[in-house]
Formats: sequence, C-alpha cells, structure tokens
Amino acid sequence: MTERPLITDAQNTWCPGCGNFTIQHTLKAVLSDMEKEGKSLDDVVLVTGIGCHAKMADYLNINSFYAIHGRAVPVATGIKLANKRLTVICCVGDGDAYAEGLDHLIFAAKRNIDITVLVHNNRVYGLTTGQYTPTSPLGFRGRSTPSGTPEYPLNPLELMLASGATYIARGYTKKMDQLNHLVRGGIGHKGFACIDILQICATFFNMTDFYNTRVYDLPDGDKGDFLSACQKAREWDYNSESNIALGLFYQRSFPTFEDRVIRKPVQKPDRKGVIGEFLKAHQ
Ligand SMILES: Cc1ncc(C[n+]2csc(CCOP(=O)(O)OP(=O)(O)O)c2C)c(N)n1
Ligand SMILES: [Mg+2]
Repeated sequence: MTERPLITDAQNTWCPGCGNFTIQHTLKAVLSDMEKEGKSLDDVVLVTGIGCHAKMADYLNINSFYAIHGRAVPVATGIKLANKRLTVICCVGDGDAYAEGLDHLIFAAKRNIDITVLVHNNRVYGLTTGQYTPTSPLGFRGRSTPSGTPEYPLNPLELMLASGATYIARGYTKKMDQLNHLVRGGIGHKGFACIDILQICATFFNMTDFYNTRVYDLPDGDKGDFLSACQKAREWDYNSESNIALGLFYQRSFPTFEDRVIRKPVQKPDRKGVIGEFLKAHQ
C-alpha cells in the first residue's frame, strides 16, 4: 500500500466556497477507501476536460490526463479499451460534457463503456467567467446573455437515460456523504456511470439557497425500472421551482463495450515460395 498523499501541493486557484473542493475531497475519501480495500491506485486514471473542474488533474495525486475541452470522455474510452483493468474516472464540466462534448457523452452511454463520469454541473462556464451552459435556467444573465438566455435548459438525466447509461445519479456538493456513496457506487458499477453533481459556483452562479430549500433524497430500492426513473428525472427540469431529487435514479446490468470488442489475433497470410521460406526463417 502506498499511502500516498492524495492532494498535491499545486497552488489551488478555486474560489473560496467553490463546490469543486467537495468533489475533490469526496474523490480523496473514495480513493483512499479503495486503497485500504486493496486496490492499487496505480490502476486508477483520472481524465478531465478544460474548465475550473479540470484543475482536479493538478490537485489530485493520481495518474491523470488533462484532455481538451469536451474531449475527456473519448480519451477515457480509449484508455479503458487499451487496458480494461484500469478504473477510469472523468471529471467534466457541464459546458464540457453537455455542450461541446455532448456527442461523446451520448456515444459513451450508448456503448456502455465502463467508465465513471462526474459532471461538475455548476450550470455556468466558470473558467471563462460566467457564460450560460445547456443547464442554465431560462433567463440566466451571464457574460454572453446580459438580457437573460432565451433558451430552456436540457435535462441531462433524461438524456442519459435515453442514451443507454446504466448508472445515473444526481448529487449535490453540500451533501458530501451522499456524494461519496454515489461516486463509490458509480466506480463499482460495471458499465457507463454518469453522476450529475449540482456544484455551487460561488462566483458566477451561487444556487446554495435555491438548492438547500428544495433538495430531498430518493428512497433506496430497486432502480431498474426505466419508466419510473424517467418520471423521477422529469420531476425537476433544471428550470422549475419544484423539489429536486438527489440519489441514484437508475441502474441496470448490461454488457459493456470493452467486453463486446473482441480482439481476434491477426491472421498472417500463408506465404509460399521464396518469400514464405524467408518469413518462416525470420519469425
Ligand atoms: C476546444 C475548446 N473550446 C472552447 C474552449 C474555451 N473554454 C475553456 S473552459 C470553457 C468553459 C468551461 O465551462 P465548464 O465546462 O462548465 O467548466 P467549469 O469552468 O464551469 O468548471 C470554454 C468554453 C477551449 N479551451 N477549448
Ligand atoms: Mg460549468
């Protein structure tokens, strides 16, 4: 066991009160529990996009790959396909995964590749100082929409259900114990896990009071019914004032992409004649 310090000494530039600290310390706790249970952290890879969330690659002392904006998920898919023994975790932003990288997210869910995606959903482009994202509510006033966005948000849980994800959950950065449980469950799940995390952006979109008065926990129990999960996912559409369910919405077992990609040995042509003799002698 390495017992390595999991937080690096890189200078931390997240704002005071940023929800990313909760996600960082949740990952630290989850990874250190996994290590205590015998998992080598050398077999864990973190892949990030670009944004405030992505600094996780600098701040967590594990193997990591700082990808480009919107491309963390395909990089993670490639890593998993190259070595399916690895546990691959992605930290992505809502701009990252639900805007520029959306097609990659949908295809990863469709394929059911065994990776765990944590979406730091602060519902704003944090790093680029406050533009609206696909999950910002109607009327959100940001740097690119000073009069308020005229677009309705999309509902990522519903989208993930429709795309084929086999573990779908929603956490909140003010509920760290539950988040720990959901992240642990996602990593333990064999298949594509997407955890949408309502993350406080202390500077550009602080929703603490809004969330604190509306969140409630989903009861435990069987999560395999698609239609019930869909109904629950639709309860809050990322725009309304209704209550906001937190927890596991859906889980089912299904063959993974990496298990379905069968690698057949390359058939060498049976060469005859002088070239055949040469090849036989030199193989
Ligand atoms: C290919 C590419 N497109 C766009 C950008 C500009 N860019 C960098 S971060 C960012 C938004 C980040 O927002 P989000 O993914 O929500 O992460 P957050 O900062 O909120 O954690 C954008 C648009 C970029 N660096 N590269
Ligand atoms: Mg964001």
